[in-house]
Amino acid sequence: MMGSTEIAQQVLRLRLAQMLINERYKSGEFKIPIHLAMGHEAIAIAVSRAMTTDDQLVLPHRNIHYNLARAARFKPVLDEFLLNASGIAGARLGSMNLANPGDGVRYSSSILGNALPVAAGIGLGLRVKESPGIVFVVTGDGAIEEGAFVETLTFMRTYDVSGLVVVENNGWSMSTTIAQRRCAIHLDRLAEAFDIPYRRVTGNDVYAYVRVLQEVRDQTARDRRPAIVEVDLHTLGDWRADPDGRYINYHAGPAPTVEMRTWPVLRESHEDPVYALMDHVDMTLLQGIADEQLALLKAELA
Ligand SMILES: Cc1ncc(C[n+]2csc(CCOP(=O)(O)OP(=O)(O)O)c2C)c(N)n1
Ligand SMILES: [Mg+2]
Repeated sequence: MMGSTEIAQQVLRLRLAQMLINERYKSGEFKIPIHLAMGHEAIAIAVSRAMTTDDQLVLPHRNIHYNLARAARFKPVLDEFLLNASGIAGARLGSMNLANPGDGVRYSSSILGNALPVAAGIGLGLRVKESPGIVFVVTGDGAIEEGAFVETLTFMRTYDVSGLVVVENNGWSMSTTIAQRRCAIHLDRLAEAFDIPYRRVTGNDVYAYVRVLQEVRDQTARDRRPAIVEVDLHTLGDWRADPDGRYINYHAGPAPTVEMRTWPVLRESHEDPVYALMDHVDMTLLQGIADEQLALLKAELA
């Protein structure tokens, strides 16, 4: 099936913007840690496209992909990371707390799990004001260990809050894998316990993700109850070996393996949302779009 090139364009822009940031990261330009999200592009584009102008988005420490997807321009986000006054939040929020209310990014937090109860409150506010909007909240698979995760679902379900909870399942929390640190948490069964919708998306098919997110968003708005979307993804860019010689995914920091070749694929597998675009859009066309997007991003910085 061929897909709209606009979606491919957005995924490529998001990847290329992060690659440009990564290059500057390696040259030591940032005074604050940046949590890159290469490999997370498909869900960020799907969430952003599913949002209506009334919807609100609440984010965790790794929020660059959603912030870049929502912001019309790249430079103000980069300037914020550089703590320049021209930054999108006037250099007051930096990376882990970056919000942009004008584009629907209401709040983000460096405190693990904190995005969830804040989203519950924002969602309650939307309900009380009879807004047609819903709240989207993103959490990592590590942060769902925080009690606030279950408390937020309880609160949202009890108070008829339309809240779409996106769980980014990358298999990591700092430098430990989820399998090393805790028991499995079967979110499908947790959703069943709360009698709320649950969807799991996998394989980085951004076109399919857009459809699922739109469906769940509308269901959440209509039914006035929370929903969980669990997304399997890979945070691409291994950056150091542990003493046993195994590789540990980066938590924050530049990704040294990233090299731009003919076009910005990091891994030739469906673990990479850019590679997965080839299922929908012709490779030559994709290369042209990537060149165009890179030129546009560079023009913003010139
Ligand atoms: C309350 C709190 N405890 C610990 C930390 C340190 N910390 C930052 S990110 C992180 C792991 C996050 O894992 P996950 O939620 O899966 O997000 P990912 O980095 O994998 O995207 C931890 C423990 C923190 N920021 N806040
Ligand atoms: Mg994680």
